[in-house]
Amino acid sequence: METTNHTSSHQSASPSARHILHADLDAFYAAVEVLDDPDLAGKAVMVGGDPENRGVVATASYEARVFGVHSAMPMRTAVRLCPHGIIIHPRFDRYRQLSRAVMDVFHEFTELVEPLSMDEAYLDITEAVEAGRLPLAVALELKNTVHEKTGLTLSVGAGTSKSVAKIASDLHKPDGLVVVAPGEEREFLAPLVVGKLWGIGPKTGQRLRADGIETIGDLASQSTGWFQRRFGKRALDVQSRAMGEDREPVRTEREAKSVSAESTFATDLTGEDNLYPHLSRLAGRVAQHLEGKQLKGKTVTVKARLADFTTFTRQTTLPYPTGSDTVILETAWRLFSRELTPGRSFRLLGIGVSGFTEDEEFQLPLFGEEQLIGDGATAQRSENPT
Ligand code: DCP
Ligand code: MG
Repeated sequence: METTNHTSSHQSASPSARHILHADLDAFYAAVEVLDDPDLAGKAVMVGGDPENRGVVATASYEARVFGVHSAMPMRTAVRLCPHGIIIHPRFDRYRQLSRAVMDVFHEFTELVEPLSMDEAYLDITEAVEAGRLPLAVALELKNTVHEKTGLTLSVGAGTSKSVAKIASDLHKPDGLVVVAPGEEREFLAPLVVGKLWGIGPKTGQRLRADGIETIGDLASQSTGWFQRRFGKRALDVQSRAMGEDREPVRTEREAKSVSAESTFATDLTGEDNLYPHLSRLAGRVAQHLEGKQLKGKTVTVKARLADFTTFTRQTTLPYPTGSDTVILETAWRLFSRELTPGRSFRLLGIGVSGFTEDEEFQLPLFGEEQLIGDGATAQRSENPT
């Protein structure tokens, strides 16, 4: 990954390459609703909270997306864009049930499964490939098995790295299957917009475009010095991802788990006096959850959404694992108060704790866990750090 003098996209091909699948269910919540009520098939389904109650779209069927409806959009906007859309309240227990069934299928293929959220995971299939199977065949079988066992459709991307597999799975959604052959990573990525790359958020993307860097190919052709000036500590990571050569391993669920709580406010809030009590309540909820599961974590993450929907996370790692509400609150407040500039108005706050030491049977991807919709809280998931 530290190699910098690449002259050909084929140098990354090597017999010891890792083979990774990224699997992501299509329109997950909406697909479950269609599965359980076949009358909804082919219709514009919007799962989420009430339009009257500042409800947010958790997801929409592809039929609704044609009208511009998407996750995290206020339901009120969704209704305006797609007046014939059918609004359905989320049934999280049912989604969790199917999520478990799908994750079980993933585990039939390999022990190395890293869930990213309820409907999404990386699978390291290197062993199967080394035993002579083609990534394409494994990916197809995965799609078929998930469909047979649950009725849900899955999009899969295959590649030699996580970031390539993830981008590939998204490319032909829904029901997609894209395999990037070893050695073709760079060619595959080159024409895509930089924003597809993990870690390149909208702001960074905008700044890169201002410099004439539109595609991942434009980015990959920059010098190592340029990456260092531009991305500092992240330079090597960004550069290797742009070249399709990142070597992040698939981390199993035990390592990936976290506990989090978040809520959307009835009205946007400004100022310490208004926001501190909410953070305190969230810290209490997370601590309670951790205690119930006998867990302690080292990493505290704060998530915030501004009035204009800009969402960001701030994270720190403590020298010791904690489950204490006071420590979580203090840490979260330290992270959050830096963001609390005068007049800045917040719509949502969340706290997550991860980096557990215990070996418990409990897994929640950070902020992948939904809260009640319409009860001052909403379903969200973590986003790329920008
Ligand atoms: N979700 C949510 N709020 C968001 C994003 C997602 O509640 N802002 C929930 C609803 C989704 C599920 O998580 O069904 C999975 O998220 P995905 O991003 O994978 O979206 P979908 O599976 O709905 O659609 P697709 O993967 O086909 O794009
Ligand atoms: Mg999905």
